[in-house]
Amino acid sequence: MRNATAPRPVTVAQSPAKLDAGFLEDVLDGLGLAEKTLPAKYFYDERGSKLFDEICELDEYYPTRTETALLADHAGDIAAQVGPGITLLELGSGSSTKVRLLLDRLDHPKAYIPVDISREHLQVSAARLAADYPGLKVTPIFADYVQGFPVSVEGGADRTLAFFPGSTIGNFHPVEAQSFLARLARRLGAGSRLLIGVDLKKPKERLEAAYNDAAGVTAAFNLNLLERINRELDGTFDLDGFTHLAFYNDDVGRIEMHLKSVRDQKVLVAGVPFRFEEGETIHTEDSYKYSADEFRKLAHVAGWSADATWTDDARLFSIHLLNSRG
Ligand code: AVI
Repeated sequence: MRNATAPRPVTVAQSPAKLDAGFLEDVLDGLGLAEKTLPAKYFYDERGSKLFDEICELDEYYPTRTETALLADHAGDIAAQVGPGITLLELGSGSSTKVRLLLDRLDHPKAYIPVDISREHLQVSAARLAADYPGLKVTPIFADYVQGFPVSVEGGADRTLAFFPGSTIGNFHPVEAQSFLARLARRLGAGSRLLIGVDLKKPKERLEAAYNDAAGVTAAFNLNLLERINRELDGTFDLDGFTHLAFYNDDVGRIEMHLKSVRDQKVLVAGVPFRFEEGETIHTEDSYKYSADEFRKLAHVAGWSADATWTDDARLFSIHLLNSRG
């Protein structure tokens, strides 16, 4: 199936909404709260995306390599369960390594529709994929898949497989995760499938190490958000005035990432002043962890029945194949 030819040009369809129109508004709103917060989706500018790619390669960050190994081991089984002529819809097309493992085993997949908020990344990876899989129709969509996206899937719901890897679902609050999955179940229709990667609960030490790597890449990824605000929103954050903080919050089952102010200070964003006390934090990300059972229950309430779950021997990560009840 693979064929290392030159990239084939692909047209990127764009969602009508301008994607980053809300950055300034979201930052001003978040920093104006009693418990300051910034939305994690703004991590992923060009440098943030590169830093995230580096995180995925770190020894301490087990999710990427564990999920990839699970897909490599079980792609044949997944392909057998979903059958021939599938349209594969990828939500947030990261590195294409994982999707290729599926495409290599699926029986005559009909189309591949990656949906992503990074237009450049989408264009480049879709073009490469189209070149490597000549029989496959590749139609990328530039959109924020959380907000919804225009997609018409030929072949009917039961020929549709959505793929949502990386445990990105963990970055949603469980209530939002449930409503997002419910919207997706209705949107794709009864009989459609969802293959989703979910990071498992495990001892705190292992989890905390994954978000506090020795090389400081996760710290740089977190701090890059302030650099981005300085650059794009005329911010005056002193990057030495904040430190990276990540810990597992056992009560709610999530890793929390924060940026902690090392002193009392005042920062301007687009001319608007914000005061920080020493030790005060900006909450920048949550990464919820689920047992396989907890996740299946959440998915069930959202309209998805579990067809299969795969986990590695060390029970670090899970992949679920779900079936929409519409
Ligand atoms: C994208 N997401 C699933 C990552 C996670 O593990 O929650 C983002 C991340 N943040 C710090 N390291 C990785």
